[in-house]
Parts: sequence; structure tokens; C-alpha cells
Amino acid sequence: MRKRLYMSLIIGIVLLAAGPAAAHFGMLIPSSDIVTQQNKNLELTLSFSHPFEGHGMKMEKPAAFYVVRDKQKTDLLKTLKKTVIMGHQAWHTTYKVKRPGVYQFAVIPKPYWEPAEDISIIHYTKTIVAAYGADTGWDRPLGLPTEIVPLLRPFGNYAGNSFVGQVLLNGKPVPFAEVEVEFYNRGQKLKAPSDYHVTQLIKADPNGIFTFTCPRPGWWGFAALNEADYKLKNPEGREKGVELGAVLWIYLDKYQER
Ligand SMILES: [Cu+2]
Repeated sequence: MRKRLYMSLIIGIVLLAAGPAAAHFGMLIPSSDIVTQQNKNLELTLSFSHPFEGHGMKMEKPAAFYVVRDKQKTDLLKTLKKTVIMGHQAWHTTYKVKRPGVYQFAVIPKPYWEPAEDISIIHYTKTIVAAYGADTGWDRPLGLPTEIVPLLRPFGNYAGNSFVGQVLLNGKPVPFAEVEVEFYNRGQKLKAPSDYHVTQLIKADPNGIFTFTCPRPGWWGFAALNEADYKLKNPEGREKGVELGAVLWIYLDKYQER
């Protein structure tokens, strides 16, 4: 009897571990996806989190953080200050937008060792902000090791629009790439009907293109995950696999009444 209880306990734990894994997301969230004369200062927060469940993880200072406008890259790493997101170390900056343009922000984090998955994780994370009416350049890849290139203009959208993106790895489309999707559940106002609903999953087509309809206003994160063709040492010095994430955050508005 005792033995049986013990066995069912073990089975229970194994089942738990095998359940839908809550997804990590690199997060790069600006105060707005659109800059106007009324809000020239963008506040940006960088974190490594579970956006729907509101769980944070400690994020080391990134390896790189920059913005690209009109093919011109501006390093922003030195402007980062420590902050706390979802109870854990995260990063913050203020960026004053002086000129019209489409601003692509990108963060390259240091590898995050995840013992539960026995891998290191690197999420190359982007968000795209349009300023003062400019609307070209949003579809230009930044040349990251992996990234999602939007095919839907990634600003000025409504909830209910379908996001379309292409997954690139080393500049080439990834056929049938797996893309995890999460809603940034700010303030934990929503709850998921089941664990499956926390992270939604979509597969790209043979050209690495995927479409996902976002039903709610707010920030939506897309994370295309691929295994690196190299290994990195874990904290114990053992060579382990590396998950490369291409993450993009987009904002969807609601219609406003007159
Ligand atoms: Cu985590």
C-alpha cells in the first residue's frame, strides 16, 4: 500500500514535469509603439519573464542593447539602469525620440542557464516603434542570429488583427519553425482556463511564415525557438545545448469611441 502511494507520487511528479512548460520570454516593452509630440520620451523595460503568469527571472546586464533607425545603429547599453520586473532584476532606460523614423530596438541577453531544461537560453528580442508619422523600415531585418521579421506593419494595429511574421535563423527562413505566443498579462487581470492556454503554439509554413490573430488589446509576444548548432558551458563547466529565441513584441490597440 505504502509502495503504491509512493509510486503514484512519482508518477504525479513526472506528469507535472512533462506538462505544458511555462514559457520564458525575453521582454522588451516600450511605453508606447507610437511616438508623437505629446510623448517624446520612450520608457523601455527589459526583462526575462513569463509574461502571462507574471513570473520573473533574474536578468543579467545584457550583452548588447541598441536601436536602429534608417540602418543607423545607436548603442544604448550604457543607458541601462537596474529595475525590478515581476519581482526580479530587470533593466530600464529612457530614450528621447528626436526625429521622425521607425525605431527598431533590440536586446541581446547573456545566456541564461536553465537547470530545469538543461540548456542555456538566449532570446534575441525586438520591438519596433514609429515616430512622428514615419512608417518605412519596419520590415528590414536587423541581422540578428535569429529574428522574427514582421510582415504585418508592427504598429498602429487593432486587437483582432492577425500578426504575420517570418522566422529567420542566420538570415534564412526556418521552415515549420515553432513559435510560442503569450499575452503580457499586466497586473494579472486574466487567468488561463488551463495550462495549455498560458502559452499558445503555432508552426510556420515552409517559408517560415506564420499568422496569429491576437484577440485582445495589449502587448503580444512571439518567440520562435531553435536549437543552436553550438554548445555553451553551464555553471558547472559542462557543455550543454543552447536554445535560440527570436522574440518580437507588438502592441494592439482597441477602437476608441468618439
Ligand atoms: Cu522561467
